Amino acid sequence: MSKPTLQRRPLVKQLLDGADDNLLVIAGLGSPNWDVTESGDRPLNMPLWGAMGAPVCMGLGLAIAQPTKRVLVITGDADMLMSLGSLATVAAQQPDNLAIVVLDNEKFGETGNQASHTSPRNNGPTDSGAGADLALIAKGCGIADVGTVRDAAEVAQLVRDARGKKGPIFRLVKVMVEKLEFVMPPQDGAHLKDRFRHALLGHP
Ligand SMILES: Cc1ncc(C[n+]2csc(CCOP(=O)(O)OP(=O)(O)O)c2C)c(N)n1
Repeated sequence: MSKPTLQRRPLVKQLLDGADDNLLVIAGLGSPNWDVTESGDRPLNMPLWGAMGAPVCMGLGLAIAQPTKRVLVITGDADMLMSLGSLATVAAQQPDNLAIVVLDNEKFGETGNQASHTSPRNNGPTDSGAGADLALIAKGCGIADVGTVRDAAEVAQLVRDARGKKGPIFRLVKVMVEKLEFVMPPQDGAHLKDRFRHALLGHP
């Protein structure tokens, strides 16, 4: 398979374009957090600073608790690899308002671009992974609506699906490795939680 060519920042910007009070966003730690924040910090974003492996579990709980809202989880391949079982729980619960988008750069980007398990096998001495296919894993867990996005021509459909298609949906987006500026949201987790709850419920 050829190297990914999609750039993550403009793609995430498109995913979040025109986000209103109906859209609840959970961003995985590391690069997805910076991507989502560059698109515009907002109270109804819950960007994670730690809690690796938590975004899909959090998104599922939120989707069940807030059935009239759209919940969008945007996270990385290494984060997703830490909580594969959460995909089976999503399939068991079938939340129709949950979309999961995994930005797969085939690396642990935040910690120095070590190859993740989604890197191809035999990709060179320092870059080889297991060729793990997170879309196949999601499918195998029982999520029926699964897809992989590799080309710019597929992004508009990705955005429509992520924002509005009946869930649960899972999209694996193959993105290139890039060195990008950190764009950081507030760092206090309690503050992020309080402002999210306040924007959603009217009280912290
Ligand atoms: C439990 C735990 N283990 C390890 C880390 C260190 N860590 C922070 S970000 C990260 C890699 C994230 O990679 P990925 O989810 O693929 O996102 P990317 O930055 O590559 O887009 C790691 C290993 C952590 N924060 N928590």
